[in-house]
Amino acid sequence: MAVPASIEAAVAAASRPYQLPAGFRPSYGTAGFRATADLLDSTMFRCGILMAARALKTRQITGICITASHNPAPDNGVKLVEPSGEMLCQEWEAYANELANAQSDEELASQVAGLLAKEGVAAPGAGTVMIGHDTRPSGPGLAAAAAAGVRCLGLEAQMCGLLTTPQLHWMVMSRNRGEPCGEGDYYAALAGAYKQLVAGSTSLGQTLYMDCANGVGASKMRELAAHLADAGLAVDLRNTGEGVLNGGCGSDFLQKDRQLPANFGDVPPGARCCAVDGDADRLMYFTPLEGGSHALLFDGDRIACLSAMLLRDLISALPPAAAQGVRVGIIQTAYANGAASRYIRDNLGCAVEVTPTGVKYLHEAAHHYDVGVYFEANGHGTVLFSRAFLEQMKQLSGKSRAAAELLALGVVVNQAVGDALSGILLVEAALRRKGWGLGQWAALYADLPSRQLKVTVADRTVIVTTDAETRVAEPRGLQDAIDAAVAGAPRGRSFVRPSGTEDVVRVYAEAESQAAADDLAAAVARLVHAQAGGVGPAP
Ligand code: G16
Repeated sequence: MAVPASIEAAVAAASRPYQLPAGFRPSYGTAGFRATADLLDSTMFRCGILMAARALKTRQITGICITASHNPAPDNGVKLVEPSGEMLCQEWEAYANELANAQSDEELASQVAGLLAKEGVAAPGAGTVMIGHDTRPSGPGLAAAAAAGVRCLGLEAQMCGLLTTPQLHWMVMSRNRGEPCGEGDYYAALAGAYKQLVAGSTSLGQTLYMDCANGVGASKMRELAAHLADAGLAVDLRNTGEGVLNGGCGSDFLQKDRQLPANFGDVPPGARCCAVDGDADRLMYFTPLEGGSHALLFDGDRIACLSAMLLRDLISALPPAAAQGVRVGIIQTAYANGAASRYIRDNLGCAVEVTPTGVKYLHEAAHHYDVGVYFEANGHGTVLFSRAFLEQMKQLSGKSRAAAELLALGVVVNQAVGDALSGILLVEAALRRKGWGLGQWAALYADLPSRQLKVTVADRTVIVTTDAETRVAEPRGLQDAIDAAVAGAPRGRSFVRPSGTEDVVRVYAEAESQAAADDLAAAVARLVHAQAGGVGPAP
């Protein structure tokens, strides 16, 4: 399709205030682009163009979320939302990289023209891109840059302001489905379905303490909690914005350090606590341990197990013909604790699939089942129901309470993307329906002790992995050395992979004892440093 010369001229002219900083080479990583905020104006402008083109191509609304999630406050980034509410389809990631790295206004304009021609898209055209951001001070400015990109293809940039990442995904999904799609609708839908799920069960009673990572989750949970005041769920919000975003608090801090977050010193051991990250798409439960600053974690693996148990209870209460043959799958990554995977296979009898890190991979795999439960150990995840299964539940809901409850679960649990606020309701409903405290949840299985480390190298792309990131293909020889280190650790397992959100190589190790896991992680980190161009002193 021929692209009017005027579009090229319009893109080149609109691009002038958004110059690519010298030497900056943005790369679309695990969940979009990330960098320090001052580098990102051009990236946002170009992502605006990209998502406008995607809206034109699909003739539906797309979305852009400005966030660097669990990364430090001076960073920022962008997550790109498909019309379905899922993350940008992987085929378009190459366009994202190409546009983000164009070296001049003219090169960008010609690449945009090439993209439009290749995709058979006419521009300028009509459509909408919804844009939200987290609490980072750089958010509104970067959102304005993205909006300029959207407008230069003639589309409307709808500025949605402060939202959690999953709220924006949910709003895009709901609007394209023609369903109620405002922020208020989100709270009403989740709270209404939660009440249906817990009707008839006794409230867990105690307060839920929530670490909001000093991020957007604080104000949004306050609004959700207001809808739940009559449902027996009392939430005490901590780290609501008075401190540094993700600083000494939040789900990533907890998972990596296993220390109590800031402002939890007065919370009694055994209390039910949870933590989210900076954009509220990760969830971790925890409880303070006796006599110290440590926390017992209930990570994504454990949330997956609890979800699978809730599903098993509900599915087994369906009429026998409907219960038979429902395919439930659990999707994990290499970070899943070996004890959790064994428990799922041996005790829950569910299929376990392993994908590379990144919700885009897990989410895709979860679609292969009637009910796909996916959680990364770091707390990213959700439960996806196939359309056919939901349709079947709709047909049955008049005569089967379990079918109606499964439908409600499909509303509580965000169907677009992992969502910490929706995840809280999932966990609370599952515990409450079972009448369980944290003790019973913890007793499902004992985690193998594990350790995660980061190694800084000159160029993390020298590490190439295979087999869902469980093995290193390059540099040659590194995997053999890791295998030798693992062989020396009782029940040892270790892998390394380049992060897609930080400029580091990640190291994971687990073994029979904490000391053995720590030693194995340190040994593997030294191997990475020595064989993959480590920077600074060896770990
Ligand atoms: C993002 C992705 C997650 C991934 C995490 C860490 O999370 O959405 O799927 O687990 O990055 O990725 P990596 O190890 O490659 O840095 P978030 O919370 O930062 O958006």
